[in-house]
Formats: sequence, C-alpha cells, structure tokens
Amino acid sequence: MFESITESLNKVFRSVLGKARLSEENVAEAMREVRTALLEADVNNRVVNSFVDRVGEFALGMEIIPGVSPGQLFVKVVYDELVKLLGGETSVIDWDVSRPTVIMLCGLQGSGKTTTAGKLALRWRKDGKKPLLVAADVQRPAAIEQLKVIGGQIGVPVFTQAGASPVEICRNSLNAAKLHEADAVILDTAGRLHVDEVLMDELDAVRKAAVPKEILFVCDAMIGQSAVDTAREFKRRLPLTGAAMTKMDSDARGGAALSLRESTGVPIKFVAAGEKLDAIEEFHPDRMASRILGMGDVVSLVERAQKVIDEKEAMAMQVKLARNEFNLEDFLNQLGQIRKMGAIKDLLMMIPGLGAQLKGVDIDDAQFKRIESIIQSMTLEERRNPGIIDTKRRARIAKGSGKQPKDVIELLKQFQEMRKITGRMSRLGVFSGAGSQQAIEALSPGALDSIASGRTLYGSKKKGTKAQKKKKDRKKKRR
Ligand SMILES: Nc1nc2c(ncn2[C@@H]2O[C@H](COP(=O)(O)OP(=O)(O)OP(=O)(O)O)[C@@H](O)[C@H]2O)c(=O)[nH]1
Ligand SMILES: [Mg+2]
Repeated sequence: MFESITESLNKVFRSVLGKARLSEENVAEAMREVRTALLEADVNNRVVNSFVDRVGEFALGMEIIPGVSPGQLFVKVVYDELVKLLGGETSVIDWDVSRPTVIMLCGLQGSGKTTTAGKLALRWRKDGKKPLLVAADVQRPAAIEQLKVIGGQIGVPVFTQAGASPVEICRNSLNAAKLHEADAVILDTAGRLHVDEVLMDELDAVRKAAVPKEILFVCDAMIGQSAVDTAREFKRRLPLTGAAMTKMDSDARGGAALSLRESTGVPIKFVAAGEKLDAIEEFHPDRMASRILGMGDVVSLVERAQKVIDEKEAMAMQVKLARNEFNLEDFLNQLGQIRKMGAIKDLLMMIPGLGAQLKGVDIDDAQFKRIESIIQSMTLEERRNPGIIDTKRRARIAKGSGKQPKDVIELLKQFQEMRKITGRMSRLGVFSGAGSQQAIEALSPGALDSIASGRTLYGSKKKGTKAQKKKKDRKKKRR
C-alpha cells in the first residue's frame, strides 16, 4: 500500500531535512519532486496541481518555530495538506436510530462489493450490531451462493429470494430485517464492466425501494485515477455518501485513494487490504497521511512545537493583562484568533447549554469586522498608545476605515472600559497566580520576538511576502 509514493516522497524529505536553511530554490525543487512523485503514483492531474500550489504557498509563508528546522516544517506542511486532500476529518457511518440502517454497496464488476459486504458485516457483528446481508445481485447466478458462503463463514444471516427482482429482494429484506431484529442491512448489488444505463436504472430503483442511509461506492484501488471518472458516473445517478477502497494491498501507487475525495467530494469511509474477511479498516485521513509519508516522528515533533508556541502566546497575553499592558494591537490579534475559528455565533452555539439560549439572538459578525477595520486603519503607534489619538487622527482613522469619527470614539471608549475591567481583575489577583510567573520564565529569549515579528522560513517576513508575491505573479502568467 502506497510503497512507491512513500519511497519517492522520502527521498525529497531526506534532502530538505539535511539542510540547515531552505532557499526559495530549494523549496521550488522539492515541490517539483513532490509533483513528480504524485504523478508517478497516478494521482489525477488537477489534484496534483492544486496540492502542489497549496503546499508551495504555505511553504513560502511558513513561520519559524524555535527548535524546528525548515525541513521539518516543510514535511509538516506536506502532511497537513495531505490530510486535507484525503478528506480532513474521519467520515463515519451515519447510523439510523429509529430503523435498521440500510447500507447499499455499488460499484463496477469485480470491484469487491460482495467481499466488502461480508467484511462490513463481520466488523459490525464484532461491534455488537446485528447485521443482515442481502443478496441483490441476480445478474450472476453464482453471486447469491458466494454471499451465502460468506454469511456462513462469519455467522451472519443472508436474505435471498429466488426468482425475484433486485427491487423486490431489497424491499422484502426490510421485513426480514425486522424479523431478525437486524440493525444493519447490507445490500450487495450487481456490477457491470462499465457504467451503463441499465445498471444505473436498476440501482436507482433499489435505492428508491430500500431508502438506504448510506450508499457506498466500492472502488478497486488498482484502477488508479480512472476511479475518478467511474465515481463521477455513479455520483451522477446515485447520491453516494462515501467510498470503500478495496485491494489496497495489491496497489503500490495509491492514485485512486489520493484522487477520489478531492476530485469527486465523496469521502472515503473504509479501506480494505486483503482477501480475508477481517481485512477492512475505517479510513482516518490523518493516520493514512502519516503512513504515506512515513514521517510520523517529524510530524509529531512539529505539532508539539506548534502547541508550545500557542501556549507561550497565550501566556504572553496573560502577562500583558496582568501588567495592564494590553493594547489595541493585542486586541486586534485576539479578534483575529477568534474569527479564524469561525463565525462567532456558530462557535457559541456549540457550547452545551448556551445553544438553546442563543436561538433567535442576533450576534453580528459584522460588528467584529467593523472593530477590526477601525483598528487596522490606526498606525502601530496609535494601537499601542491610543491616548495620542486626537481629533485629526480620529478623522483620518474614520476615513481610512470608511466609518464615522463617532464610531472611532465609541470603539476607544469600549476599549478603555475593557481595560478598566482587566485592570481591576488584575488588582484582585486574577492574573497574578503562579501562571504568569511561569509564563515569564517559560518564554525563552527570542521566542516572543519571533512570534511578534512573524518571521518566515527565510528569516524575514518581508522576504517571504515578496516570494509569495512572485509566486502569485508566476501563477497569473501561467493562466
Ligand atoms: N487482494 C484483495 N482482493 C480482494 C479485496 N477485496 C476483494 N478482493 C477480491 O476481488 C475479487 C472480486 O471480489 P468480489 O467481492 O466478488 O467483487 P464484486 O464487486 O462483488 O464482483 P461482482 O459481483 O462480480 O460485480 C475476489 O477474488 C476477491 O477475493 C481486497 O481488499 N484485497
Ligand atoms: Mg458481487
């Protein structure tokens, strides 16, 4: 599984990890090699282009993290983008609660539908569920027998109905499910060598009759990136909810698995790597990305360092609050952090107990934007020392942010109020526990400076920005 791409990516990584510094040329060369590695793995062209562009952009804007080399950071950027490419979050089966969950498997002939049906049944039986297998492939006479044998091997009942159509079989299987008290009904459908209308009509009729909660596209990994076209064809006629990649054990390249999600939007939910009935796993994009890169230790090292940076930043903020040094610049940064996390109301709605109370309450993201645009129109000096903002400066700030001078006055008033409160809290000792002392001690000299200056991989923000601009220009030219 993925052996060839792991090997070629490792070659790229060894070369960047061996360098104390990375020049723009080094990054460009590494990116060229990453591109070749992906194309050789039979990854879809468009997927490769967008992946390489994204990695390149991030690599050029990477900020220095103390204790982490640029090469290690580069590996982490590739890892992060690979996780996203594979779907980001793990996609799980959406179980029905009020009725047996119907899972319909579909795919080309020989893709592994019947085997996968058995594998899923075994897996879910082990998880304490009561699965029922349904033989809905009347195309191939031996297909029903094949499923019966599998059911016998794993101790899962198989619903069959001689002489009936797939639609009848699937509809009747729902009654059988009630009888067996089954909670997972797995429909094994027929395949064809190519996507054709007859097959699609049949599958669509089955879908309407059995109302599956999940329609999984069973995809033979060995077909490489042509999986993309097939999946698209299936998706055109059926609302696919996920994919199961099979025969990963026989595929060293990985083109299908790496292209499918990005180019069809269908999340991979399972991967099967072997003929045996226990050879199936849930698909976790992060674990798969580490496996492909073979760089688990580098990735976790960088993650740890990034976490420390976040903690140090938070602690530095605490110290500032304690010393009543919190200024508009810090305020702007904090707002940016919050906004990065998503719309404010959505965030608040996630807090248990708060969601219900917030229903109907209007929290306006535009408010935050207004505050940000006013602060952004101030000079650094004004942000750090709002006391110097006189009538003239106020008029300039208002003009720059497209607001009225009274809005600027309002914001400054609110900010002073906030500082009064934090000042009071500080005098009450809220920020003066062991925390802030530890915070000061934990801040290694230089760490704060590098956070503050936002230095990039090349040692200066300016240079990184220029490099990014150059890259953008190049991209524009290509178009
Ligand atoms: N190596 C390997 N072989 C597999 C895997 N999954 C299925 N197979 C094999 O692929 C062949 C086809 O599998 P089936 O499950 O019969 O495929 P199908 O999609 O049901 O085929 P039709 O019903 O003819 O459309 C069988 O020989 C399986 O043993 C896998 O993960 N790894
Ligand atoms: Mg079959």
